[in-house]
Amino acid sequence: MQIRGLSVPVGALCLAMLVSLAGCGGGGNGGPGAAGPNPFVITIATKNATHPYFGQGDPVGLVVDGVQGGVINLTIGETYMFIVNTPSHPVYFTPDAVGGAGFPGRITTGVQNDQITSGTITFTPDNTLPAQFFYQCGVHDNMGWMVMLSP
Ligand SMILES: [Cu+2]
Repeated sequence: MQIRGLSVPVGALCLAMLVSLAGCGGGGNGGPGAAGPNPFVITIATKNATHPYFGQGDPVGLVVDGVQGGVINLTIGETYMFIVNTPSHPVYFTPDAVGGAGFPGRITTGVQNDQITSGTITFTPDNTLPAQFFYQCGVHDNMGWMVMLSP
């Protein structure tokens, strides 16, 4: 691979990206990289008008990599990490557009360590999942937003 006149092995480049950007997209063995950043960082903030659920459900919303209610783009078969720091708002995945009390519709396929407010969720979505679903809080309504899953 040629970069600025330097010949760099792809593996070394990937390692460098891990250090500088914290992301190789999980696309090991020369496969395609992830559609989005990896890991994702999920935090909370009082909703403003940029959140898709502003004025609906809980006044606090989930924030993805600094974007209120940001869309999470994933690719089937890739492994993703979600670094969660959402005190009092346990994060999970669901086809339910609202989420809220009792973790309705909780997706468990390929998911490890969800329902947390601090720590890391690991998720390897497979082709049994819908093309669109949601990340939400399992206590309050309408805190998260959409996950788009690509083949
Ligand atoms: Cu919540």
